[in-house]
Formats: sequence, C-alpha cells, structure tokens
Amino acid sequence: MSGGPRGGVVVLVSGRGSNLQAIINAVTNGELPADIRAVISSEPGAPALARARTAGIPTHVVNHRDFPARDQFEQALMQRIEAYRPQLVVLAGFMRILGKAFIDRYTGRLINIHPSLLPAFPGLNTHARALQSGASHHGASVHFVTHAVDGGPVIIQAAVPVLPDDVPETLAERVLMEEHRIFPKAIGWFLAGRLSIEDGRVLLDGQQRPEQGLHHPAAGHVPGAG
Ligand code: NHR
Ligand code: GAR
Repeated sequence: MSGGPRGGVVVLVSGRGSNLQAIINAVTNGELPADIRAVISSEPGAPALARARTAGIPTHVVNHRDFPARDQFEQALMQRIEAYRPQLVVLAGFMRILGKAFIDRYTGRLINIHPSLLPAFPGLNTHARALQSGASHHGASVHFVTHAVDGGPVIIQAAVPVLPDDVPETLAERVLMEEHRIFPKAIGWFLAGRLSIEDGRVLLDGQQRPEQGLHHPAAGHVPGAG
C-alpha cells in the first residue's frame, strides 16, 4: 500500500472533465468513498480545472509544452502527484502517452478510461473508427495502465448499440453515459481493495468476472454492462 490514509486519489485530465465530474458527483452523493486530493491538467485551459475548483479540489497545470522532452514533463507530473501521496492515480480524458519512469512508478495503482471495447480500437478517434468498421456495438473500458498503450488489464467494460443514424458525436454521447457509470464503480472497487491481477487478468473479490477477458464482440458476444 502506498502513501497516506486509504482512499487518496489524484486525477489527471486534459479536457472537458465530464468523467471527473461523474467521479466528484459519486463522492458527493456518498456512492464513492474516496478523497480526491488534486486534479492535474496537461492543458492550461481545460474545462476540467474549473469543475475541480468548483468542488473545492486543489488544481495544478503541468503543460507538456513547457518541457523540452516527454521525460521532463513526466518528472514534473510525478513531483506534483507525489505531494498528495495518492493510493490511486486516475486518467480521466488524459491525452499524453506516459513513458517508462512514470509507468514503473505507478503500475498497479494507475487506471484509465478508454472509449472503446478494448482490445478493439486502442488509440485515438475511436468513435469514428468504430462506425467505419461497421461494428454493431461499441463502448468503453476501464483498465490498468501499462507500457502497452490501451493494452493493460481490463477492469470493467460497458457496451452500447451502434444505431443506424449514428455519427461519431451521437455515438460518443451514448458511450459517455456508460463511462460516467462504470468509472466511479471501478475506482470504488480499487479503493476497497477488491481488485487483483492474475495472469494479466483482473479479478474482483478473487473471481474472474465471466464477461471479462473471455469473449469479444467480434466473436459475437456483447460484454455485460458490469
Ligand atoms: N500511457 C501508457 N503508457 N499506457 C496507456 O495505456 C496510456 C497512457 C497514456 C494515456 C489514455 C489513452 C486513451 O484512453 C492513456 C493510456 C493519448 C494517446 C495519444 O496518442 C493515446 C492513448 C491515450 C491517450 N496521445 C498523443 C501523444 O503523443 C497526443 C494526442 C493529443 O495531444 O491530442 O501523447 O485513449
Ligand atoms: C472520454 O470519452 C474518455 O474516454 C476519452 O476522452 C473523453 C474525455 O471526456 N479519453 C481518451 O480519449 C483518452 N485518450 P471528459 O474529459 O469529458 O471526461
């Protein structure tokens, strides 16, 4: 267990912050026992920063443009994070790929929400790519972050149907509703000590959840809503 009393969380953001808001709301309404100690943005103008301030959470900006190399950006980011001694670091719409030093320090207590049913569509522009592929379903995944970008062990997924008139924006909106539901849930599981990793798979209460890691929508199976 690392640093401080249980439940300490630092959230890294780059943009709008609707997932951050969902986490804040879950804490506020008592569904998520967590202590959001700070929000750190890689983008100075991120709307997520205003959401944090409104909730009374300390904010910092670590702008990647202020550093000549990724490595130095990450050192600065780690310094900011370490001041809060979090149990968990959460990527909520964080847009910078993280390198070895950062991943090595936080492996096992660093999670991300990604807008696809991983392993389908890692990387960016997932909604347009899902539409382009003709997939019948799309969705979101919360996963542990490892060196393999969007390739770490999946904690929870939620699927939504792709509808005939969807454009990337309408599909993104449907997926986002699910993101806001599954992300606080995954964070709660982590902070309660209910998650473990065995053979690269995530266990909840020591059990493999039947819909995780066994099937994939491309194989004709739609993951459960968790
Ligand atoms: N870092 C590691 N090592 N592993 C992961 O799984 C990570 C990660 C950093 C971020 C989030 C991820 C997503 O959910 C994430 C997962 C940004 C990019 C990207 O290409 C890719 C994946 C994710 C986030 N970023 C560009 C870069 O050069 C910049 C893009 C931009 O600024 O708009 O870092 O999708
Ligand atoms: C979310 O859909 C999140 O899954 C995705 O960006 C959006 C952020 O929205 N994350 C990534 O694409 C990471 N590369 P938010 O700022 O409103 O939470």
